[in-house]
Amino acid sequence: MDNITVREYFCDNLSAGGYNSEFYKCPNGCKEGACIGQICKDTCSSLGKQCGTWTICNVSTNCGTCIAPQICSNGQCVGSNTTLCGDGICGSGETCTNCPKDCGACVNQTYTCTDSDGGINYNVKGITTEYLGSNITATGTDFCSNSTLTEYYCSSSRLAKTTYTCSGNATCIGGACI
Ligand SMILES: [Ca+2]
Ligand SMILES: [Ca+2]
Repeated sequence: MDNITVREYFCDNLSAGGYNSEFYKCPNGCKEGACIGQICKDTCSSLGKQCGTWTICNVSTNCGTCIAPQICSNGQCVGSNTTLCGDGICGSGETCTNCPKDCGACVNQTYTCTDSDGGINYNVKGITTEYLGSNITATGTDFCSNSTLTEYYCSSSRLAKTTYTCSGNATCIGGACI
C-alpha cells in the first residue's frame, strides 16, 4: 500500500467471502490504517441514514455508532436492546407515551375522568382525576377557603370545578360543607 491510501474492509453479505473492501485516498496521507488529520463532516442523518455520526470517513452500507448490543445495519440501529428510546425502533415496553421518538405521537387517545364523591357533592370531600389514555393529566381535591368550598367534578370527561358557599348551619371544614 502506498502512504496515502487506506484499504477499508466492511461486511458484505452479497460477496462470496462475506466481506468486501474499497480503497480511499487520504488527502493528508494515512498512518496505521487511518487517514491523518481528517474529520468527518457528514452525519448519517444528513445522508438519509439514522445511526448518528460517522466514525470512519468511508462510504459503506452501514454508518454510525449504536449503543451495544445493537449494531448499525443499513442506517438503522438494530439488535436486542428493545427498551432503548431513541434507537429508531419501537420496542416492547416502548409506547407513544413513554417514547414518541421511536413509536410516533399518540393518536386517538381519549379523556376519561373519575370523581370519588360522585360528581358535585358539597357534603363529601372528593378527589377528581382526569386521564388522557392511561396518563393522569389533572387532579383536583375539594378544599375550603374560609366558608367557600371549591368542588371538583367531571364535565364531558374533563376536570372541572365550581365554588360554593356553605349554607345554613354548615361550615366548610376539610374540603366539605359539614
Ligand atoms: Ca366532586
Ligand atoms: Ca365534594
